[in-house]
Amino acid sequence: MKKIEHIGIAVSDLEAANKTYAAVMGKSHYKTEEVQSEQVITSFFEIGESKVELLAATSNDSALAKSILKRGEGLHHIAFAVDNIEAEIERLQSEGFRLLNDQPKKGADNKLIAFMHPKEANGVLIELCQEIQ
Ligand code: CMX
Repeated sequence: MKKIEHIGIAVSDLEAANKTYAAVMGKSHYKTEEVQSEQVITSFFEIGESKVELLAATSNDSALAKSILKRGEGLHHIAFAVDNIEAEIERLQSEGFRLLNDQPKKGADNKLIAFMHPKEANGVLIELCQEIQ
């Protein structure tokens, strides 16, 4: 694992949250992107070498909508940047961790992503992400 690529924050109203985080961080988000496969709309703020990703659900059936319903808004996941996501999935599985994805899938921001169940890491949903070249 190379660095924290981003921190994902679940929000109910993306437009309102964009304004809040612009005020907190002293700069605007630099992009908005919908990820249909995850049923989310996201916006990204740069912070040093990392990012803050705000996530709002686009469907009530999405994992994110269910998470907000159960847990409310707030910290949703921490994403670690990796060079070789398939090798990291295999390594974690061989260590006995339960991955939510056996194979990487396309996520926001030109990344291949895979998740590890929050129960595997002390209540934190971990995302692996690899830049698509
Ligand atoms: N962080 C920490 N814990 C979480 C969580 C989160 N984001 N989301 C759910 N949980 C907890 C629940 O509170 C619950 O805990 P308790 O059993 O103590 O009540 C437990 O995980 C539920 O686990 P589950 O019954 O196996 O599964 P759920 O149906 O609640 O789904 C999860 C949880 C993580 C498997 C599901 O949200 C998932 O598959 N997430 C990965 C995909 C995703 O989150 N996509 C949206 C973001 C996409 C992006 O970043 O682009």
